[in-house]
Amino acid sequence: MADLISPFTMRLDFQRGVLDPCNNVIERHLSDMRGMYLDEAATEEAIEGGDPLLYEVYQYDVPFETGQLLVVTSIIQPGKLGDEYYMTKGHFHEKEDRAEVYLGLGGQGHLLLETRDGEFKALPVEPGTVTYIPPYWAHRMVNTGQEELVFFGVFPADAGHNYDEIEKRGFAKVVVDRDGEPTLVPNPKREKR
Ligand code: S6P
Ligand code: ZN
Repeated sequence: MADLISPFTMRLDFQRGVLDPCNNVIERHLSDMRGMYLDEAATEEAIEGGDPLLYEVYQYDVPFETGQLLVVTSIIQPGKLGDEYYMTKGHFHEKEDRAEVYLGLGGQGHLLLETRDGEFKALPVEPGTVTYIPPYWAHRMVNTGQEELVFFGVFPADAGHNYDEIEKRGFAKVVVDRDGEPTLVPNPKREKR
C-alpha cells in the first residue's frame, strides 16, 4: 500500500524547465561523468578548466514506493566534449519493468534507448515530442542543438536507477558532430569487447 499523501501543485517554467517548489535539485558536472565521454584528455582538461555544469534535474520527491509517481524536469546545456555532444549519464531503472514518459519542452536532441538483447533506437526530441520509454529500455538524452535541451518526465517512484553498466560501457552508439551534423556512430568502447 502506498502512503496517503496530500495532493499538491507546482509550477513548471516552460522556458527554463524549473519546477517550483521542488525538493530535490540535482546538478551534474563533468567530474560526475569521468570516463563516460570518449575523449578522456578533453574531459580532464575541461574539468581542470572549471568543471562545467552539464545538466540539472528538478525532481519532486514523494515516497519512493509502488503506486507513487515522480515528476521531473531535466535541463541539459548545449556543448560538446571533443566532438561528442553533452548528454545525461543514462540508466536502466533498478526495477527494470518500470516505464517512463518524456515530453520535450525546449531545444533539440536525441533520446538513445537500448535493451540488454542489443536492440538500439535513437528518437528525435524537440518541443512537443512525447516519448514512451517502455520497461527494460535503458535511456540517455543527448543535446544536439545550440540551446538548452529541456524535457519533462513522469515515472514510477519505486523505479530506482542503475547507472553502473552504462557507466562502464555506454550505449551501442554515440552522437558526434560530423561537419556540423549530429551523427550516430558505433561506440568504440563496445567494439573492444
Ligand atoms: C529518471 C529520468 C530522468 C533522468 C534525468 C537525468 O528516471 O529518466 O529524470 O534521471 O534526465 O538523467 P540520468 O541518466 O543522469 O539519471
Ligand atoms: Zn529513467
